[in-house]
Amino acid sequence: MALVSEFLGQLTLSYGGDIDPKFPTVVPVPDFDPARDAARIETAIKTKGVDEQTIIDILTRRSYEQRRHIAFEYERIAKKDLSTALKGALSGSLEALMLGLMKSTAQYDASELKASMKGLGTDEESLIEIVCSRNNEEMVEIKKVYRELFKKELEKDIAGDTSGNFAKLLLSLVQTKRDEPSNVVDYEKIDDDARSLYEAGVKRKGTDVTTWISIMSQRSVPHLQKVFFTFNRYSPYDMKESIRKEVKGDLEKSFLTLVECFENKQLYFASRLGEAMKAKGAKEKVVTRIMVSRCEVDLMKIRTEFKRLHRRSLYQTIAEHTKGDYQVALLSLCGGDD
Ligand SMILES: [Ca+2]
Repeated sequence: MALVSEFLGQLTLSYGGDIDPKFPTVVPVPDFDPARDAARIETAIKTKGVDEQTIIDILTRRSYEQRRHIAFEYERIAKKDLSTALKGALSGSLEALMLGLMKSTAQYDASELKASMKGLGTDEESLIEIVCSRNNEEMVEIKKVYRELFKKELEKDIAGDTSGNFAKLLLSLVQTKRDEPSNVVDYEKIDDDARSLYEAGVKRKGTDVTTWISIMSQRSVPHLQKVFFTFNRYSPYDMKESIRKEVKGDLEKSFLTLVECFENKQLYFASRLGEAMKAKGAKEKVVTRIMVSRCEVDLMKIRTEFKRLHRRSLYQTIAEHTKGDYQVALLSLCGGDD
């Protein structure tokens, strides 16, 4: 048995390519009864003043698939759409969080991207977070869902809302040209890329941004990790310092986000969560987005990085910096103290 599973494990490694293991805090509940959940939610919504606690208890402790079943049952018994009913019953950050949970991860990302570009001006921070942190597989799905939901191409919207090298970088990432990780380590290419990144940046006057963009948007993550390590052999500054010296503004933020995600994506989210919660008036939008979009992906690992980085658990930090029903929902998604 052990041999067979080892063999299958190796097969997954060789051919699965991008199948990232999941570290969720929200998992399917056993003995699931969608009709009973739907009925309890209907009662909670109809209760005078709304019974938020019951709604939170149910929807933050079911997987997305289970929430979809509940929504289906809800529509059958209440004759209305669950998201619309939640919108009417809840408000503020709790409403945004719950409506986020009713979407699939790709639907949620697509909607957040759309919202970041809606109207005048652009929420570059959100745009950078999503585009620079999602992998090929996730981005392919986001683009598909974006097209279905908004009848537009994500690339076109990004091109219309951004400009210059910032636009070029985001568009190269959205085009999902990144190599899948390979079993063969190409030391020559690692060395070439490290030298090219150095020569395009600190070594020359100005910056050859095109070279930076092509290497960072097309190479696999394990390859780039080795490139950044080798980079230090050529450059007196590491990759992040070089980025800070060479470029500014949204382009700088995007390159830094990319490098942080290549190095340790969960640490990136842990750091962003910490900053958002400690910001004056807590940036609830950012907190909600990370908690909702990662709770069925890697929030368990983000919790570990969070504790390591901030010397305080995510759970305690949420308890300290947020309040009310919104806090109850966040703590439930967090899934426990560390
Ligand atoms: Ca330079």
